[in-house]
Amino acid sequence: MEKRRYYITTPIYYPSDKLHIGHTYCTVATDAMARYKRLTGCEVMFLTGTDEHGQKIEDKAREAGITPQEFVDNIVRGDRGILDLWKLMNISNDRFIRTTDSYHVSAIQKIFKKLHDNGDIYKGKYVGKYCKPCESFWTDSQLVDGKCPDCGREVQDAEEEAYFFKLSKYADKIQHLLEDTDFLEPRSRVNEMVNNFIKPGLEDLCVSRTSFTWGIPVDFDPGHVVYVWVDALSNYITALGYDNDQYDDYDKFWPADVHFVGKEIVRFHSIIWPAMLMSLGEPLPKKVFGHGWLLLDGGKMSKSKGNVVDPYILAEMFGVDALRFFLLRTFPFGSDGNFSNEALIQTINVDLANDLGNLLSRTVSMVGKYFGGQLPAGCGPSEEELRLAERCAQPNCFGVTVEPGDDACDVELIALASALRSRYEEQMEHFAFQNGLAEIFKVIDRANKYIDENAPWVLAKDITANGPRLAHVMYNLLETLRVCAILLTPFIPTSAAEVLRQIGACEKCSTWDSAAQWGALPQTVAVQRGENLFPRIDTEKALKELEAAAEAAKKAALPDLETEPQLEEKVDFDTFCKSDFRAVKVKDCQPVKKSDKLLRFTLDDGTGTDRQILSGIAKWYKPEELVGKTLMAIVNLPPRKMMGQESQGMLISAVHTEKGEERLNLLILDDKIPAGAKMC
Ligand code: ME8
Repeated sequence: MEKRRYYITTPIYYPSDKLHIGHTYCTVATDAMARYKRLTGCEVMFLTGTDEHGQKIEDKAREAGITPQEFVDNIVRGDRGILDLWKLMNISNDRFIRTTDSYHVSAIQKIFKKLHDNGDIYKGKYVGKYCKPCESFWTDSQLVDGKCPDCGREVQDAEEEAYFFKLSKYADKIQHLLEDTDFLEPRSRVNEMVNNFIKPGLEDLCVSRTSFTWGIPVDFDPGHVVYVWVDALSNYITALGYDNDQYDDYDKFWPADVHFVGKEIVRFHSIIWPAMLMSLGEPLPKKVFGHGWLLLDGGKMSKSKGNVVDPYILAEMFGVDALRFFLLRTFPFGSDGNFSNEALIQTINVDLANDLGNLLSRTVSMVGKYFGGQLPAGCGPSEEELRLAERCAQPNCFGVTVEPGDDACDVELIALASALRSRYEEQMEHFAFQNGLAEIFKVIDRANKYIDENAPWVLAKDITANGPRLAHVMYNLLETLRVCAILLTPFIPTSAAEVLRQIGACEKCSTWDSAAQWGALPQTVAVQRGENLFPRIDTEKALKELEAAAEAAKKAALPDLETEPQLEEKVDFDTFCKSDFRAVKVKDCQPVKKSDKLLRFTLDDGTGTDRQILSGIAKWYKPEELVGKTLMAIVNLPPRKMMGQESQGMLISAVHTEKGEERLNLLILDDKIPAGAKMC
């Protein structure tokens, strides 16, 4: 039978800066969904990539003194760049598109021409507002307090010859798509789009620029580059081979099942993108899901605000799976959530270390201790338990009412674990990752309680009498772990595989189908003790380490070397000549009492009378290393008192900043220069 197909995408990221935890959040969610769909038997196409054109990148490259291509290559492929990050985070994308890839570039030119040739793109003059950081055009009515409605920053006036896309023509169709279908989720975003953008009147969209060059040239009108969003949105089809020969999967995977996008770019995906596709005569994606933001101290993370969280630091400190898990367990996908290190550590300690980690280590070690690592045959489910499990595994089974009795807790655990897959599936199909995980952890909690209720250590005191019961209890725990581990695979792939390995689950009993089959684990399976999967974290120590790591990373990100900008204001020559610079020889140099900054110099300035200068350079020089040196001083400044002592001039030094720290070097002259020589 042919496999069901599933095409899922993340936004393609701007490589204008390194990515932060907010970007990682969306990619991890997409990865979990892609892995879930593969687990359920679909043939998945998971696409991610980078959106590399636009003025912001051109400006940044210029600042860095390199070409835009070099700039983006560095952030995409460089050390700890985007590709490295996705590898670290165990992202299982099937394809990675860069909008500078040549096949994409030529496909965009063809797409632009098609839109033009079918009359949906025309030439006009753009007058409006432009938000440079967001690369977005706005009309006056869309601004909020005169600022960009997305990021709240200043916008610029913009006027230039430009091509326009007839977005207005598609207003009714888009409104119908949004209001009358489930194209856009969560539903709350529909009102936002319709009320803010469609009802006030959808205006035609400016889709080319002439004021910068880092973009895809409009091939039939040199000087114009394609608006970065037209270029970016089309990635979802060019990456499948639309209008190019690089790939050949368009018919197989388009239309996409879902585009995951952050809430601020829902507008582009739910209005502009469908209109472009309608104009091209191509099918629309089945769904756009606008997820919420990870906030830091209540605000959106962004490099320019300096409040970003580095996923590398977190993953290296707590482990990739723990970080992936935290992101999807803690925040409802459709809403905003506040990131904090404390919440991260707490989630790891409670869910992973205490609940899952403990259940695994207690179960495996008890099977080891009481049964030498292998349960006896006959410890599996009874006929009655199998009937119960089968009934509960049906979709929408919400458990059974348990009659009190000896094995009431068996029935409850088996019912809950058998119903888990269908409950989990219901949540996952709606991208409710947090709820899907909550279902799993209900079962894990129940299993931990089951251990306490059955007190295996008491049963083990009389193994002859209680052996079969003890073995059955252990089997039920292994089965619960198996079902949970299978369903955790999309979230914590490495750790879930390790749980399955430790409980001895074979390939056949690690599948999606087997997650709904209570009793699939062979009864005499051999468990394998392994490392503690999620060690408990010492919160206080970890918080301190995180602070230190963030500080070090901040420092490392500072420019290597910075000098002060040159003064614009001009000095006339005569004024300059009034400054008397002289060579001076250091006869003596002493620290100044009660000052950790000042050194007191006794200098030969060639006049025959010693000159005293105080200089705040103790941080950089030891007094004794300067004695005998020839320095440069300005000698006609009015004397001034410092720490009660007179300073008759100023020593000249060079100042710059290195990795955020101020550095100072005295101007040390050649010894051949006599004291008193005038500098001119
Ligand atoms: O928007 N929390 O790229 P981008 C959650 N190139 N998600 C966040 C976030 C946060 N704090 N910060 C950013 C672009 N994101 C375009 C996309 S698609 C054809 C072109 C999400 O690198 C953001 O919402 O600025 C967006 O979905 C994604 O990261 C990429 O952002």
